[in-house]
This record gives sequence, structure tokens and C-alpha cells, in this order.
Amino acid sequence: MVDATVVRTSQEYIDLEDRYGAHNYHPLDVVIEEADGVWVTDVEGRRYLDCLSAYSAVNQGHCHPRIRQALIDQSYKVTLTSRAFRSDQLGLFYKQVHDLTGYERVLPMNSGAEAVETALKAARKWGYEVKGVPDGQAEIIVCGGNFHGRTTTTISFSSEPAYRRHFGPFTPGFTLIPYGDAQALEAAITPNTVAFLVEPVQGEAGVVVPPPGYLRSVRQICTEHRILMLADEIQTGLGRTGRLFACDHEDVRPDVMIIGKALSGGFYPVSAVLSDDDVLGLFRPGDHGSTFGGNPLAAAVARAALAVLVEEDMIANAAAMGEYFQDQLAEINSPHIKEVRGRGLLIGVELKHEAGGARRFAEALRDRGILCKETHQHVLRFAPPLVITREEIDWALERIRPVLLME
Ligand code: IF1
Repeated sequence: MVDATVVRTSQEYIDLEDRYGAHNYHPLDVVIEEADGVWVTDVEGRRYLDCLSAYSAVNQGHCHPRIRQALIDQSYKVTLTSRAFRSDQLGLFYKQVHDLTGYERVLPMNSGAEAVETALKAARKWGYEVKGVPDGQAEIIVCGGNFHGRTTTTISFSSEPAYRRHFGPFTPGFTLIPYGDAQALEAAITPNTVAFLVEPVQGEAGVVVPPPGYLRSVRQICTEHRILMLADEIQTGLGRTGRLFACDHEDVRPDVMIIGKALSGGFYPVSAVLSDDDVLGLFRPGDHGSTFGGNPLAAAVARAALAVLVEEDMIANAAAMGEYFQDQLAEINSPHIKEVRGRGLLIGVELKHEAGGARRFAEALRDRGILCKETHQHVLRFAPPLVITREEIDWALERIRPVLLME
């Protein structure tokens, strides 16, 4: 038996994970015990500045006291009703999302992948019932380099062989086109196309920012050809890029908006699909659902997470600090750096292949008190919580500079 009261070293926790867990990850070996704001502490008491934010799920900072209080308070009242009954939290959550985003309806789920699946189902349903596509023939266009989750359908249209290998057979009905190429979208549309699913900035692909005007062209093409624009803003949404949604940078309003991650400030999985009545209004009782989706605990947490994001001005801070951080990174004169790019506080530093991969830089940064992660082989991603201050960025830069300049 493992005695939980015994004090253990990081190595012992690592051994436990490796001995008893599935090895579907290759984490950096830092064993986090506590966190507060932009800082995390490991079991030996070492402090690190978090420049990953759990892949943008903790935009509001770790363990935000107001979200925590909402979680605690709601946990004393009721946590789960299932959707067989109603709760006093769900409608308030919907209304808050509507007031913030302008979308007419909300469909709550849990994980990001589930919300993507929900959006795909909604788009197909719209295609058959509104657009008049013959049943079973709907096509959805997606982009190379996409990341929309790990479910069998979302990996079916991944362009990354590792995410698909030995997981087939795959869900049909998806067409892959190059990211950032609006003409390719237009060319791929057929009479059976119902939707285009796109990330306004591709996170997993290495923080890939599309050419200026891309989202606007996409919006126009989707409208002209009567197909739904589905934006996966699970990672880019809720302030990460310095606007509420990354699509706001081009004043584009997708037909369907998919959010997750920071919708809970990192406390609890909460995701949602937002759209107007013409799409989400098509769902009828029994069409779709989830035991935990829209539960009162999730709704209370999400309400607090959205409230602090807005009331504590985190989105404006992301814009200002993102610009500063990116400018400062771009000034580092390192032979390893190929490009610094990003939007707001979603920043990628692409290294030249001769640098030998981003992993060793992530490990060197960890040894100096900064947590970040390589994405694909050659990109370092910097995405701290949106509450980061200029002083903390300066603290980080003092450590990032020598690491990027090492041999
Ligand atoms: C992992 C990546 C980031 C997402 C977008 C849907 C989902 C994600 C745009 C699914 C999730 C996460 C998943 C996480 C790592 C992380 C990730 F590198 F894998 F791609 F952030 F860049 N759409 N992204 O980014 O949401 O079901 O996970 O809640 O380890 O797989 P989920």
C-alpha cells in the first residue's frame, strides 16, 4: 500500500506515475504540488514561473481565489443534478455567456474534444435539416496541422500520423486543406459541404498565425457558399490572444464558436458550443447530451471564471504584456532562433533545426525556474497566465536570454 502521509521526493512520484500509469505522455520531470497565480511550486519547494498555463486553461492564473470560492460554495449546495432536472446555475451561466459574446444559445459540455464533437454534430444536423444536403453525405473541411482533440472522430481528420496510427478505422466526411489558404477553402467546397472547422491560430502546430485577412476571407467564403464557419477557440479564446476571441482581431464572427479550457480557469473541465438559434435551435430532446455537461458545479465555476476574466481586465493585460513579451523575445540575438511569432500571450519561438530540438531548451529553462513546453520538435511555446506582470516577464527574460544563447 502507498502511504499518502509519507513525504516523498520528486523522483518517487515520477516512479509511481511511470510504474502504474499509461505512458501516453513525456512530461518534463517537475512534480508540482502547489500553485498560485503565475507561480507553481514543486514537492521540493522549488518555485517556477508557469509559461504554459496548462495549455491556456489557467488564463486567470492558478487557483484564482474568486473561482476557488465559487467552487467551494457551490460544492456545499449541489454539484450534479444531471440534465434530467434543472439547476439554479445553468440559466445564469447561459445568460452570462450570451451577454459577453452575443451568441443566442449555449450548449455546455466538459472537455474541448467533446465540444468539438458537438459542433460537428450541430453542423451536420444543420446541413441536413436546413441546407438540404442528402442524408449521410455531409462534408466538413478542416486544415492541415489542426488539433481538435483526441476522440476517434477528431483524430480521423488529424494530419499528424502519430495521433492516428493504429487507431483506425476513421470517421469519414472530412476534407483536409492547407491552413492559411483561403483559395484552397473555396476550391474544396462541394454542394455537400456543410462547414469549415478552423483554429484562428494553430496552437499545437507550433503557434501558427495565419496571414492577415485570412479569417476575414474565410468568413466571406463561408457566407457566400452557405457553409458554417466553426471556430475552435478552445485554446485561443477567452483572452489568450489579447482579445476575447482570436477571431475578434479581424472582426470576424464565426457561426459556431467552440470554447473550453479557460472557461473554468483550470478548476474543472467545462466546455461549450456557442451559436445562434438557426444552428443550436435544431437540437431536440434526446439528440445530444452528457451526464456532467452543464452541471451546477461547472456552471458556478465557469460563471466565476468569466467574471474575473472581464472584471480584472485580464484581456487588456494579455494584449499589453503579450506585445511586450513578444518584442523582447524578438530582440534576443540568438543564432538558434528562426522566428518569434504569436498573438497576445500565445507566443511561439521557432528554433532552427541545427539547434537540436526545443526540448533541451525547455529542460534548461525548467532548471532556471521557468516552465514551458516544446511543441512539435522545434518550437518553444510561451503562454503564461494572463495575469502576468511586466516585472515577472522581465524576470523570465533574464532566464530565457542565456538559455537561448547557450551552445
Ligand atoms: C493534450 C496540444 C495544446 C486544443 C484545441 C481542442 C482541444 C485542444 C485547439 C481538445 C486541446 C490540448 C490537449 C492537450 C495538449 C493541448 C495542446 F498540444 F495537444 F495541441 F494546447 F496545444 N482544440 N489541446 O488545443 O481539448 O479535449 O483536451 O479539453 O495533452 O492532448 P481537450
